[in-house]
Amino acid sequence: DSVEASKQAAAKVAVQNHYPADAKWVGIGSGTTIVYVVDAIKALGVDTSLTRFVPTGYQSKQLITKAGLTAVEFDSIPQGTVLDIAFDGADEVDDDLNCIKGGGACLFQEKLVALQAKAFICVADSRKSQSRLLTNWKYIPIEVAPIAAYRVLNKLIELGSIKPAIRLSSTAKEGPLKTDQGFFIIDAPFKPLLLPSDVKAGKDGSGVAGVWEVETLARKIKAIPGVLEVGIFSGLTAPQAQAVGSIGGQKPV
Ligand code: DER
Repeated sequence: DSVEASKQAAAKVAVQNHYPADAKWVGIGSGTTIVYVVDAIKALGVDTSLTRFVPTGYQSKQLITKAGLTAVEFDSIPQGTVLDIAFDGADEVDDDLNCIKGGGACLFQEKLVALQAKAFICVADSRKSQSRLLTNWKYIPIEVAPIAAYRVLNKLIELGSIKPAIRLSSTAKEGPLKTDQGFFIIDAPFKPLLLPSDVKAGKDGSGVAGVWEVETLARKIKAIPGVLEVGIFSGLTAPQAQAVGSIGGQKPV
């Protein structure tokens, strides 16, 4: 279908334009789009026998192994190694290539891997491409220590989040979802996030409660005691690394 075609198109372009043929260390993200990235890497036909692929969680590791590639967990990477490149999906991407991530509850490991790479390539179908974050995807996933979860919820409400909630596991009977780190995920809805350029232009909705500039809000949430990581990735994707995935001339991503 056209969404899958858009994911595949974005993955092909991203890999063909950015995968370094001599790559030794490659970060591999989580979700469904990343499956097409791995397919595209295999289709390149380059020798990957000496390449190490760093997963961002259990599903990512399974994907790497199933593709016959060598997975090395993040905490087993030799000290000081910088990844040549990291590919990952996103839940939404704005005009500055900031991303909302964490729909798949792997945001902490995803950020560790992304920050360890020379270049972070976000691969997403055209639905994800919005002018401002939290336009179509309505909430920020936040990884928190269970013991502090309610305190964080209250702080998020003070920051203007509307009905933030602890994410339940897929089978609700088990209660809250637990991440690979054994933490909870809070999904915190906020009003669309402004870019620095909006604030400069005075379009900062100042005085409107709960309207934040993207990096300011990320910093404020990260500072709440009990927060391990915030699902806002900003300033991570080099502008030239923008992958294009479009179908029928829709807006490229
Ligand atoms: O959790 C994440 O940030 C993932 O990258 C994810 O949400 C993207 O998933 P998708 O490729 O299945 O849309």
